[in-house]
Amino acid sequence: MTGTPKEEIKRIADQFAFTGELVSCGPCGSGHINETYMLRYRIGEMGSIKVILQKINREIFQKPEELMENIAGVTGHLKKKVLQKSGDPEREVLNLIPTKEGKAFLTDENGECWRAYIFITDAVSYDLAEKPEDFYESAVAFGKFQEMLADYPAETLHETIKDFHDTKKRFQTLKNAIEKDSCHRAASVKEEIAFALQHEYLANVFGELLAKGEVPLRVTHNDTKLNNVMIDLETGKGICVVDLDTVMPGLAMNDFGDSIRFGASTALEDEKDLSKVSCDMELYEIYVKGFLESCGDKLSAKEIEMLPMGAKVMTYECGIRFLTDYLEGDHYFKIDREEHNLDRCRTQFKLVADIEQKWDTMQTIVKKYQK
Ligand code: ADP
Ligand code: GN1
Ligand code: MG
Repeated sequence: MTGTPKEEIKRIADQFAFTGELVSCGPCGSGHINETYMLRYRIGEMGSIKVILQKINREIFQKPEELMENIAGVTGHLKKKVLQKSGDPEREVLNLIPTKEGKAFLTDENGECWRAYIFITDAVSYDLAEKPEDFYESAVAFGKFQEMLADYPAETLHETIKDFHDTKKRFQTLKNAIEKDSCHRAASVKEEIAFALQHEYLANVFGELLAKGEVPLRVTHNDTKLNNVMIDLETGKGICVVDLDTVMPGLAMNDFGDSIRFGASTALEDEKDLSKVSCDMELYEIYVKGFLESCGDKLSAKEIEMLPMGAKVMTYECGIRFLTDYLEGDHYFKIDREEHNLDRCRTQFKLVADIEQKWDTMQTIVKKYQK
């Protein structure tokens, strides 16, 4: 197992309010940020329960108290909404498990922060949609998520990552990284740098709309990857949105767009063979349908009109973030191989170019589902 040794995980887990005897523990999921483990406990002769233990990435989340305050607040609100609809708050919302001392998270002797959640059983998250229905269900889940948080007091949320989707600032950070070239990698990625610079206009579109008051800030998820939704294995429904670290005021178009860049792609985010990478219009249409069905009446005409732009901007932004991380020596996203961030950047730029080709179709599809 990579990351934290098993013995250490057991020692950490012992300090949470779990009952039973730990029988197994292993890494879970393919997130790029936190360390996530699934632990199984035996209770009595027959029963067992599974829990998630997560080491919060302290390089990225510098104020864990604030982060956890956001999560406690948001999950509390979501639970009320789910109960109003007679849903199951244990399966449809993330449930934090406190430490034995009753705290929301644990700080170990190395200053690392850990939290635990009830494991959502009989559900799966995908890095690539197995069938269009999965992607549709993820759209409904993210749409409902936004809808349920529409009346959440946004001013109580802490900004867990400053300027997270400020694409203009992301662009400036890329330019600084190119100039500094601390790892002497810039010369080997001239083509990618040229693509990023040629598309600078994408870094400014939403900042300008916001400044002019043409689109509102809402409470959004901000990391709407397909693998941040749990799909129920029996019903195929998107039951629970996970990864709430970046729930903050943001733009509806960005939540829509981030889902498209990841889930409407015909290949994995780190596919090396770029001929396999494109933005699938069938998947795109299905997502538009699901997202607008579940939260469309909460969105303004301008926001809906800008959804395709959300896909282009988020894909571009993610591409420049991967490129920046590659130039800076891979300190942000977890990598499994030397050029992992570069491969990821290339898929994103390939998708941006493909979205440009399919631009008219993407706008027509949104108009078709706009009420
Ligand atoms: P990261 O920020 O690193 O992406 P996530 O919070 O998204 O971390 O967790 C990584 C993966 O772990 C998710 O994509 C999901 O597959 C799985 N996961 C997270 N929370 C739960 C949970 N409560 N129950 C089941 N699986 C979970
Ligand atoms: C990260 O945490 P995860 O793997 O769900 C990142 C997103 C990126 C994504 C790219 C907090 O998401 O912003 O879009 O990788 N999360 C954070 O795959 O930076
Ligand atoms: Mg995640």
